[in-house]
Amino acid sequence: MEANKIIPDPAQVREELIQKYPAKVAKKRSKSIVINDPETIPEVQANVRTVPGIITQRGCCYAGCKGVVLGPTRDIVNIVHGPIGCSFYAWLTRRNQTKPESLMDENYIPYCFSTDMQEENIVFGGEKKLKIAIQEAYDLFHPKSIAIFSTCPVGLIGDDVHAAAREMKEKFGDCNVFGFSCEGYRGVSQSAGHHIANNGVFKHMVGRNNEVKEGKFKLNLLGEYNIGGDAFEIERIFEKVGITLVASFSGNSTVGAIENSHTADLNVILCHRSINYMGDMMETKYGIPWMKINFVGAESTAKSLRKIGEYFGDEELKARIEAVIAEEAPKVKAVINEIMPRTKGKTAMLFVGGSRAHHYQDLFTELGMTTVAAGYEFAHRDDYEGRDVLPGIKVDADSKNIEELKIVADPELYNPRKTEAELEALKEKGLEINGYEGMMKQMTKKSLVVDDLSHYESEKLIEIYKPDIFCAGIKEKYVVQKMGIPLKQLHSYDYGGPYTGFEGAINFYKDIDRMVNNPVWKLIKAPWEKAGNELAASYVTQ
Ligand code: CFM
Repeated sequence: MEANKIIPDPAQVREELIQKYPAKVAKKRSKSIVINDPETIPEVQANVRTVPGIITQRGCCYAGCKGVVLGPTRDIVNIVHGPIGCSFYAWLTRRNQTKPESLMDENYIPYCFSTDMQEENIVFGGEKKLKIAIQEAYDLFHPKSIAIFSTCPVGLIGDDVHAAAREMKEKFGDCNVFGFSCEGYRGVSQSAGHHIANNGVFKHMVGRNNEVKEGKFKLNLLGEYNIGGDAFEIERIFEKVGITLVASFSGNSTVGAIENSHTADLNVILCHRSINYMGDMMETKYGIPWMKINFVGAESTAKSLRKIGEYFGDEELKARIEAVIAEEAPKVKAVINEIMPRTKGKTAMLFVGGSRAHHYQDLFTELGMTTVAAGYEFAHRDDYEGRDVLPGIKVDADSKNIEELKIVADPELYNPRKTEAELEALKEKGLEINGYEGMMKQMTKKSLVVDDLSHYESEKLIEIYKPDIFCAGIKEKYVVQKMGIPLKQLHSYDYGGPYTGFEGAINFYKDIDRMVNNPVWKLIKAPWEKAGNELAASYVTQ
């Protein structure tokens, strides 16, 4: 684990990764494994079906809809229509935190609501049971909103969750009930579920409360889910600089805030993958521009705050932002100075979701570490290559499955927050409005980019590169650690966090220092260190 190790030739690595695959699989996988060049970004195959049996890191559509986008809003009752397992495994597993204003405030996140479908419901239909469940939830809690999530069997037997929702909404009169056709099999990954969730939240929630709240600089934070308290740190910074957060989609959020979100003057997007649809739809209907920001990494946080200051164009706000950066940055720098001698030159690999494999590279860069290989589980080409490639992306049968809402400007509420000329002027100042460069632009030349990494490929990558740290999730954690490489969970943060903003960066540096410099890894013999054992991913025998 010495610093400044030699990085292997990526072309050779690529060959080795696909060598053992059958010809057809090798052909398909080779399009998803590319050698990066930030100047002329190569095309990467993404958002296509996983090769069966290859052991993917991906999750399902229902996970993306219920777990990711809707799950973190605390005062919605989220009823899962399906067998109990779908609920059990979606219950509190994402570490999205929330802070009700008082103990009397609604918070349904700790609960697990399920229709617990049985064989009888599969054979004779489950709508009756669903309506009973909705009624029960209403009688017990009188929530503002109830959302229903369809699991695979619901789609197969054809229960109409939308009709059930409409009927119950009408019956109650004071509770917004709506459903999602987010069956696990829709789309190729949880990414489909994000899109379906965006559509539903936009149709059924956004725009229901027109009250314009106080605040000079009002924005929504999109694609921040408060894992490990990330949103709390961003809220702290916003408050310090005088930015009013109207709604967060959806970390530490409430139904009321989302219903009011169209009154904000800017949308900033952290996780582009899960919520870029919402940014576009809100712009078309209400005239709110969106901007990609990143609050992961101290430098990125400072840069993002400056972008927001530039957008609002207010000198006082800009001055406050500078003052806050000047106050927070030295604390961050002090920790970097202390830790950097122990982390500089070390290498990292990140294979996570649809945005963190990009954002967390900033934190490693701040520690003097290099990301030698990275990839997303379920992102699309634009998350890798930048949004410029959007018009060229082929729409396949799987993406056609997901509804594209036809949005038009609202006859009363459409109000362009900036004129065309103002937007142009901002762009000239270097402010990227409605744009996202993607991960590859930021990665070094000859780093390896792999989409939907398979289990075999991850073992191979570790054998070849022997990185100092591997970032992924719980499914990979112990397999990787048994190979003598520490694994940082970038989904749940291994019980740590927050990692956003200035304080989050400090937390991250310290956690990474503890992991990459822990002597315990030297005590573990990795497979390639055992005498006489030919180096090979453990389960490939030929
Ligand atoms: Fe966005 Fe996320 Fe991610 Fe994601 Fe996720 Fe997540 Fe993730 Mo796990 S919304 S794409 S579907 S940043 S749950 S909070 S960590 S895979 S990289």
